[in-house]
Amino acid sequence: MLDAQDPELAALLERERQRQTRSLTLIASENHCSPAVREACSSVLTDKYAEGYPGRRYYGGCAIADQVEELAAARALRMFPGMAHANVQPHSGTSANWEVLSALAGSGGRILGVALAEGGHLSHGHPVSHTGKMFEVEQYGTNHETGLIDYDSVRDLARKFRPKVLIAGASSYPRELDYAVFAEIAREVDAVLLADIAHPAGLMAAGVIGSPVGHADVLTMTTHKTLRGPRGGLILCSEELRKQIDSSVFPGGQGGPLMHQIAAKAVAFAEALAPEFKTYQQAVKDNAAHLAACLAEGGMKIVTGGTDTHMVVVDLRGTGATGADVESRCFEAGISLNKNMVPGDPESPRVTSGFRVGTAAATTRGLGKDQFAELASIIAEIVRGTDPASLKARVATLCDAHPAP
Ligand code: DSN
Repeated sequence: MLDAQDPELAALLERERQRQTRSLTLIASENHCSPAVREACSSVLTDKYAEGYPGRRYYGGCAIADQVEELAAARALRMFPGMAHANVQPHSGTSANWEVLSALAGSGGRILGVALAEGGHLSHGHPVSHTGKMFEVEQYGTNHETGLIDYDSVRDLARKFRPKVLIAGASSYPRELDYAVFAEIAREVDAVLLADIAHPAGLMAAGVIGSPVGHADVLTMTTHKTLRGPRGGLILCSEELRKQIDSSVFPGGQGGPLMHQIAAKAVAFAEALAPEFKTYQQAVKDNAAHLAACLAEGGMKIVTGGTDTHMVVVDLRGTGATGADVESRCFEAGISLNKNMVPGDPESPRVTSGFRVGTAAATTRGLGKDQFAELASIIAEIVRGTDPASLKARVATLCDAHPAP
């Protein structure tokens, strides 16, 4: 119908489909969701207003929306047993963080999180984010020698700053976090512990890496990264925090929930509860470890020396290339990855001295260790200055053998 009614837009969608299938996504925050998830995203629920929560809506006709939202929430809790309450309404990870911080720190309240330049996220208190303007912020970082979080400095900062909310979570940190230590620090300073697991949520739901359940009071995440669902956010919390969190999401931070996205979240959560998801996540993790090892063999310096997750961060200092160079030259060859700050980076965020890759999307396409070794070899060639045009055919061979879903 779209082809006939709006050929201009339909052509753009077709071009994007072709772009996705003819190139390989190594952007660590992206994935390819299933056709069933996409079908739910484009369902009739996009037409339904359902402000409020199941059983307490402001408009009529919400009986089915209620069941959809309850199904999504129940499945979310089955993915993370031990958490008491799920709010499936956040439109994104940033919305989820804003809503949790507003509820638990309050206007002008103190928050402590990882700095963006050290691997954190804008919504953890960066000055350009509302979280940096509306809260009093202190930020911790990594040891610049090892790239690892320095828990002693987190403890020292927390003791001095006394945050209301301590945030454990990052966007470009390839290692597992020690949530037990974070919880100990939070308890000592009487802070709430928020674990932002946007990146590793899928690995955690599958149990291939440890999760913050049992340590954190609140979990926020996106549903579209390793979790492989539709674009959106999710909050899980303890029963004590339920009321504050729910009213901060609606009516505090959002209006009507995106019921079609919530339906698609329910589909994705059911997929994540199936045994095949564990096999997929184990492959994501194994492929990342192999990619890191192959990049290191190719002469790349790997931040923290490796990875425990789906993500690898490379420090380009000493190679003569910047993150921006490598990003644009990989794109010419047919690989999407992103430039990334590395610990102690002297370059600006638009240039950077590093790049970040992730294995979630390409593993969904069925790439295994041999194909990731080939990708590492192509990336190493690009860093050494080989003409990307001469590498396009090698990327195209991988794409043709592994179509996107
Ligand atoms: N943009 C996401 C990432 O790439 O990590 C975080 O929001």
